[in-house]
Amino acid sequence: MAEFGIISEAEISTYGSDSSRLGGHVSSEVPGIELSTGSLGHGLPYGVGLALAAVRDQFPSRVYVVLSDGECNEGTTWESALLAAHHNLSLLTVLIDRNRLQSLAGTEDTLRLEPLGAKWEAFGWQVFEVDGHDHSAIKLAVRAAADEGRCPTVIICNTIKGKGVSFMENSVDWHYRPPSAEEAARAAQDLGAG
Ligand SMILES: Cc1ncc(C[n+]2csc(CCOP(=O)(O)OP(=O)(O)O)c2C)c(N)n1
Ligand SMILES: [Mg+2]
Repeated sequence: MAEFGIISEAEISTYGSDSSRLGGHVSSEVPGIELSTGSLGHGLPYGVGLALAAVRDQFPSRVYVVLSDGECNEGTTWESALLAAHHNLSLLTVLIDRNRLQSLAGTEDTLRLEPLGAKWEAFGWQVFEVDGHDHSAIKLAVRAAADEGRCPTVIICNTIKGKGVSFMENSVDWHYRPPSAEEAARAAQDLGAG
């Protein structure tokens, strides 16, 4: 957002401090942010609303919603999934970050989601499953979703949380904890950016 000139570079360093507009949950008080989220289960209801409005107004757009697997615990997500299928919202594509973690625990230990693809299919969605670290596979699935003219599409992207950073991969420690300067340098090195 700073690169787009929406907020200043200086504001970035206020992140997470008292009275900063940049908190852990995204707020529409920040210019350029249209919807406040962070309370799980709000993303898909917003997306379905936008898609319904686009159909009603014959607005030639597509709507993309990125969900986490933790959000698939929420009733509002499934209610919206029903609504999207009922209205044949083929202009709507959902991408799920399927990292099998939900902050401090595994998704399957907390509230079992599997078989996740079969659930979406039963709700009337076209389902693709891809390696979420393979950008070409995601691109292909996104293109195929745009060709589907009858129903919404969900792309389940299998991912590894902290991928590429040796001491972060699949670790629940990093949901809330920011890295120290030394850890950030090591992470950048692991990613070939150090
Ligand atoms: C409605 C709601 N309930 C509980 C929380 C607290 N909470 C924050 S993150 C999280 C788990 C989220 O799962 P996911 O997004 O899959 O996390 P990750 O993959 O990053 O571990 C929960 C329950 C919340 N933000 N909103
Ligand atoms: Mg997750």
